[in-house]
Parts: sequence; structure tokens; C-alpha cells
Amino acid sequence: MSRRTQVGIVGAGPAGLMLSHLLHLHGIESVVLEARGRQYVEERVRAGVLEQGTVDLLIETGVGERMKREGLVHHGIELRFGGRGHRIDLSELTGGKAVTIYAQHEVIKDLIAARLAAGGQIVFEAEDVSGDNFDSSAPTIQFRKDGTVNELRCDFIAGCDGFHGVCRPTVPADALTMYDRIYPFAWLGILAEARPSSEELIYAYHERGFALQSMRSPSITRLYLQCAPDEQVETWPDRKIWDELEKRFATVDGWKLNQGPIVQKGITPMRSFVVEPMQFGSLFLAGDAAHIVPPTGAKGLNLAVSDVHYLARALVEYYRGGSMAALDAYSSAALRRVWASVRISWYLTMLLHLFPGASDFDLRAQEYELEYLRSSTHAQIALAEQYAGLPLS
Ligand code: FAS
Ligand code: PHB
Repeated sequence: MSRRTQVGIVGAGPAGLMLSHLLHLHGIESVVLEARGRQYVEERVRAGVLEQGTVDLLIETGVGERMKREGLVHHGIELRFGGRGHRIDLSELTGGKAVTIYAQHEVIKDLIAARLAAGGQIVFEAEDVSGDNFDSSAPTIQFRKDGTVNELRCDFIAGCDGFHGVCRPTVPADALTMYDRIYPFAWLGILAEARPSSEELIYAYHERGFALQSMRSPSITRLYLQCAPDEQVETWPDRKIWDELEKRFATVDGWKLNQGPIVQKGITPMRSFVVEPMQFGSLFLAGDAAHIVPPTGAKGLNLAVSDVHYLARALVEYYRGGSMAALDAYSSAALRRVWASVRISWYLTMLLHLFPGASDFDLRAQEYELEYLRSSTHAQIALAEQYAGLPLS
């Protein structure tokens, strides 16, 4: 079966769904092809921090109501080292910006509901998605649904299928430059039915390794700790996790970590990856399909949204006036913000993690970088403006 649309979108993650939504608001048709089922993508535990720019865009485009009701607005974060906490007042240092804690899968639910309510086309469980002649002005996507082979003829294709998707690998290797850094550790993340132990996020640097206290609601805590890259969840029974977190968050004044039943565990590898350019003919890459950041800066989801903010704007300009100018400039526009986020995510990862084999010199330099951040307002302003999110220009 063959059908036509203006923009074929592969992947129903934050990038693909937000793009389809933004295009719809400008009367541009799209079809989203997603390999997994609706329930799976609506329950997949991932990010949880929304930058100011992402929050504003969700509200401006009419999909921010539930986030406004249920999201937790944070005006600061805590850096914890040497047994003491040091608050970074994001709002004070940025003239009022804040971040919002609202789980990625809740954003996904809101976007899917909005798309379907507006008659949007999302094909879940689309199998064997493969693209053809992406470098032509009439690209096509083949996929199988319920045993039937389908062809989608498009003007443009948005590769929003994540790091392990099919779109980026279709681009000839010599047309792309890849920048890659794999970190010698991973994050063990848990969800626990426990009241968060602090109002705001705590990023802890400790001689036993990094730890992060985040949350999902007033009764659900999200916690992470640095572990070896090849560790298996099975080697981390609940007791061992709580004992290790207690040690890494310990303060001189006996701060207590609330504990409770652990309802989800997962290990996330740590990598920085960027591919340039983010365009090949009629194929435009967005989100994790084009770049990966370690979650230390909480940028993954936000970058996916900022990429499609630029891509949607360029597509609107094309369909309004026929000009390819903004589409040709998409890659460089998106990459400017991508590298800014890659850099702050790399900086926070270097600052807050214990590197196996670190020399005494490295450790001392790291401690004084933390000390400089604690004592310098200028350093705090630089961190705060990047953490809260640079403007979505
Ligand atoms: P996504 O990966 O979200 O979406 C891509 C979609 O494409 C998926 O639904 C996938 O099923 C679909 N797809 C893939 N191949 C396909 C094919 N062949 N055909 C059709 N569909 C296909 N960021 C944080 O800030 N904090 C975190 O704690 C955090 N945790 C993370 C944990 C994990 C395990 C991962 C992988 C990422 C995490 N991130 C986190 C980063 C995360 O938020 C990503 O940056 C964000 O999901 C990127 O969104 P998309 O680019 O839309 O890609
Ligand atoms: C999360 O809440 O999942 C989270 C928060 C901050 C990060 C990474 C993950 O830096």
C-alpha cells in the first residue's frame, strides 16, 4: 500500500512527536512511524528535567497544561562535596529562569494525546522501517504494519529514531563526521517509592563516585549512582544500593536519605557523541539520532526539542515561501546549540565523577574546580545559565 505525506517522521520520542505537533500547528502534514507500541513509549523511564526554553515551548504550543499542574518548578540545584551542600540559585543567577521536573514519558503521553486528538497519524509497531533515496527530492520510507508492506512517499524525512535507529546509518559514512567520547563509567538509576529527601536536585561528588538525587513527584524519588560501565543490575541488590547512596550523600551534619521500595532499576552508559552535518539530502536528523550527551547536564530531552524547534521553523519557511534557505541552515543552527549542551554535559561529567586511575594531580584540580564554583559568582552564573538552558533563539 502506498501513501503520501509532506514530512515522514521516524520515531515517536520527544523529537519526532514534538516535530509532528509543531508542523501540525502550521498546517503541515506528517506521519510518525514508531517501532514500539504506544504503551511502551508512554511508560519508558528516561529524562526528567525540562529547561526553561522547553517549558515555554510546550506551553506556547498548547501541550503544557498538565506539566504546569503536575511539574515541579525548581529555582536551584545543590552541589554536594566534602560532606557539605552548596546551593546554586539558578533563578537568582539567571534573572529568573528555572527548570521543571516532569518525566519525559509524561511529555510523551501529552504529545501523543494532542496528536491523536488533532487527527494526527502515528503508526505504532511499524516494523522493518527503511528509507530510500533520501538524497533525492522524492524520498520514500518502507515499513510493514500488520503484515502489510507499506510505502510512504514524502517531501522530507525527519530521522528522530534515536541513537540506535535506522536513519543515520543510511547516510554514506563519507558524508558524515562523527565526534565520540565514551566515559569509563555508567549510571545505575532507580525509581523508589520514597518522599524526595530534598526540595531540589542534589549532584554529589564523592571519593566513592558520583551520586544524584532527583525526583518524579512528592512521593517518587529518582536516584542515580556512578558504577563501572560493565556492571549488571543483578549485582546491585536494594540494600547495597541504599548503603552506597547513604555513603555518597553523607554530610557533616548527618543528612538523611529517605528510603522506600525500589520499583525500577536500570544502567545507562555514558557517552558524548555528535554527527555532522545533521542533514543529508532530504533527510534531517534530530535528537539522539544525531547526538548523545551524558545525562549529567540533563540535556538529552531538551536538545531533542530544540533541534525540532529549528527544523519545524525551517520547514514552515519552505512550505510558506518555497525557500530552502532555512532548511540548508538547519544543521549549523542546531549544532550551535548541540555543542553548547555537549560542552556543559561534558564539563559536569568531568567535574562530578571519579575517573578510574585519576592521578593525585587530577583529583586536586577537580576539588579546586569545585571550590572555585562554590566561591565564584561568575562561575556560578556560567553554570546556571547553561543548566537552566540557553535561549531557544
Ligand atoms: P528517543 O530515543 O527518545 O526516541 C526515538 C524513538 O524512535 C523511540 O521511540 C524508538 O522506539 C524509535 N525507533 C528507533 N528505531 C526505530 C525504527 N527502526 N523504526 C521506527 N522507530 C524507531 N536524559 C536525561 O536528561 N536524563 C535521563 O535520566 C536520561 N535517561 C536516559 C536513559 C536512557 C536509557 C536513554 C537511552 C536516554 C536517556 N536520556 C536521559 C536521554 C533521553 O532523554 C534522550 O535524549 C531523548 O529520549 C532523545 O529523544 P529522541 O531523539 O526523540 O530519541
Ligand atoms: C532525572 O531526573 O532523571 C535526571 C535529573 C538530572 C539529571 C539527569 C537525570 O542530570
